[in-house]
Amino acid sequence: MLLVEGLMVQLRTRHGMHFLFLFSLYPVDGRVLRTCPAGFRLFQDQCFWFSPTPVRKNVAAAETDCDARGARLACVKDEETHNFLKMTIATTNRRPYWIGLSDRVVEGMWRHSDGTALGSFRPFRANSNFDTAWRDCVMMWPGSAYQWLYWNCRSPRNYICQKCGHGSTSQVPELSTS
Ligand SMILES: [Ca+2]
Repeated sequence: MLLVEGLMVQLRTRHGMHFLFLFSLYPVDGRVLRTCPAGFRLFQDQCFWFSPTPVRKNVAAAETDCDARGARLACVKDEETHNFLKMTIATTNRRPYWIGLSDRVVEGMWRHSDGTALGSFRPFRANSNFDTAWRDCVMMWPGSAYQWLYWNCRSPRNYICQKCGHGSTSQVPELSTS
């Protein structure tokens, strides 16, 4: 939906009275987002917040913090987004960062933080061992060029939040944090 903001201008010319309608269009539903709140970084109309180097939390605490920022842990569903996150980390602190992907609810059933199922984009690092039930959460791992490492959700790490409400209307499901 576009909101039309206009201004009616009255012009008097030698041909009589004319009216000119000056207007601008801008989106009001958030599908096109041009700016981010302070502290967030903009990429492809999405806003991302990277926890500063000393701010490391387990996944449950990171989710609480993202929620307080009106966000959720970042959904990484395509290579472009992955590369943006990767380049941002690689040019700042090069720390491991939690993203919003886990199989906490049902072992082996991966869900993004917006509730959608894991798609074909899944750059897990080579030789990942998916057999262990204690590993339920995913971080971008600097030791393997920021490919995904799945690990214990209780491990305190840096984390990436993504602003909610832009580009998606899906609901965030309640996830257990056992
Ligand atoms: Ca698991």
